[in-house]
Amino acid sequence: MSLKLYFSPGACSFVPHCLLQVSGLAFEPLMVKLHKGEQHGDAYKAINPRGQVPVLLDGDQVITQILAIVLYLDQKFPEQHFLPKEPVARAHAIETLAWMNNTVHPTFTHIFMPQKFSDQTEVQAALKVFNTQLYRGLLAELDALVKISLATQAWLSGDRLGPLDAYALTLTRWGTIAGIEPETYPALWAHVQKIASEQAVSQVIERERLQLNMLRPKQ
Ligand SMILES: N[C@@H](CCC(=O)N[C@@H](CS)C(=O)NCC(=O)O)C(=O)O
Repeated sequence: MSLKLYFSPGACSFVPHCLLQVSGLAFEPLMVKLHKGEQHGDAYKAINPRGQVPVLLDGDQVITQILAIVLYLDQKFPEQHFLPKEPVARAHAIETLAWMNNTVHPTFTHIFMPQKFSDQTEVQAALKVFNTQLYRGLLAELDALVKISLATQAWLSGDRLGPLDAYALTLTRWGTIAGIEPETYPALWAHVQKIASEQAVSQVIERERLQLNMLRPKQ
């Protein structure tokens, strides 16, 4: 099998993990246990010196960064329609994907891993509080975007469930880790539940053993 994906349960690697599963393309999912620090080991650093997931291997090609992985898969498998083909729709999809990746995602990193941004505990505590507020605002922006997009199309990514949908699920789930009630964002939360109920996505959720709403533990 030439396609391999290094992923970690609940991490942003959920995005390419979903894409590959939805596509039905043959791939090998390889788990990296971030909580055990496997990303810092020599074996993994030899694959990705930045010590992050996701990593896509296509034969001996190593591709990192969600944006690059999505664009690569979209170009390599055009029949999969991972992204819209029409230039304006495509630009807007990439625009939203980039915003999720370069703004919403790092805001959560400030909440979840404040130690990456300061070695002082009081600064870390302040970063968590400040960025949780920012994150609430970003989820509200995403909720509004869902409302607008779903007025004219079935999925955030276009005609088919794609990277924007998978990222929206991940970012909403991360919100629950930050103590943010997903019901605050009705359109977003309804869409996330619709995404999660798709068979291929539920297979990924099962493989990663994810709970969608971390504020409501499963009985
Ligand atoms: N911009 C990168 C972000 C990747 C990233 O932040 N990965 C996180 C998981 S969500 C990670 O591997 N963290 C491990 C660590 O920081 O030790 C991308 O798009 O792939």
